[in-house]
Amino acid sequence: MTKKALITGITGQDGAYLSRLLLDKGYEVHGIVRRVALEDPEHRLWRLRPILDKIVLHPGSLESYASLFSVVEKVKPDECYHLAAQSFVSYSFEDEFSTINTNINGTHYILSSIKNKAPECKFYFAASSEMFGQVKEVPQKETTPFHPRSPYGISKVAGFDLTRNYREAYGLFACNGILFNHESSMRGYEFVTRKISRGVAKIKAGLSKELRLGNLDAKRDWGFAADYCEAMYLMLQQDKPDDYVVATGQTHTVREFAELAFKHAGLNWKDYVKTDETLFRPAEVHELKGDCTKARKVLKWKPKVDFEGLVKMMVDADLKRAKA
Ligand code: G4F
Repeated sequence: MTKKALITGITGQDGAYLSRLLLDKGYEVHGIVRRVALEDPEHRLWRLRPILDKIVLHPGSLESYASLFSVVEKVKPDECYHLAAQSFVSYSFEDEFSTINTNINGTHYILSSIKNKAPECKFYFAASSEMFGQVKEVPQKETTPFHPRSPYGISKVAGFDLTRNYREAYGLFACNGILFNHESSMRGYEFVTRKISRGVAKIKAGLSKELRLGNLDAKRDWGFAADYCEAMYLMLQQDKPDDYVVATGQTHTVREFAELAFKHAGLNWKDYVKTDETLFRPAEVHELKGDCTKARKVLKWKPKVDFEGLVKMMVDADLKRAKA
């Protein structure tokens, strides 16, 4: 029988990669999107454009229990991937209340709907390395204590706990994917990697003269989004639900990302990058580096794209777009 997958946050980078992966595996793919997205497909559904006729979209909102409940009741999915969230860390400082309310309630609503209407459905929660925040050890693994440093991080810790509690209290097959930063040419412009790759392309095309960035010393463990979506899928194919760190184990500064991105386009980053104090965060996560030994062992997962490959892939895609 054809398996049904339900994806919240299907319009984002991960939703786009995960949909393609599940379609390739023969799944019937359903997604929950805000009504405004259905009214403005050109702008809001651009990542899904090539597969729009192969997926089923349902209007719904993380803020509405009734809307999530009714989609779960209608679709009765075999697997649910809960990716939707306000996911931009900087913005979470500007609007703590909406980030915390939407992210925590949305996760709670979808878990409760599944428990009531599709208890056999396997559930994936997009937890985050932001939960480690002020890190207690390097590298971070599943047992590393959390110390979130942003409203976004706090909301993800609550989502993690809700997911684990639904597993332990109600027997749901519920997994947390503690994903480290994962990027691609479909990443939103607000995140630093895409801001850099697009900035490089605009400078190269003569459309811009500089690139303003915040903290260049922050270290991140950056991987390729498509690789990470494969790990999400693998978590739900195991015999038992569990929590997994997904990362490359390699860490680089924002400065190193910028340096390599400019170099790949034949430019010197020092001629264009300006530091802008207004882009610094009130509390920063200084060093993320993941230890994904468990995912490698149990899921037989490993990243296929390394840091250099990722930077070049993103810059090449934006250079191509700038020329088009
Ligand atoms: O690209 P970022 O905005 O990603 P961040 O905050 O690490 O969060 C991303 O990864 C998390 C997983 O760890 C996800 F949960 C989350 O949803 C999101 O996908 O910033 C990366 C680093 C930060 O230290 C930031 O301070 O880059 C630094 N940075 C320096 N200049 C900048 C900039 N970040 C942004 N967005 N814009 C800048 O101009």
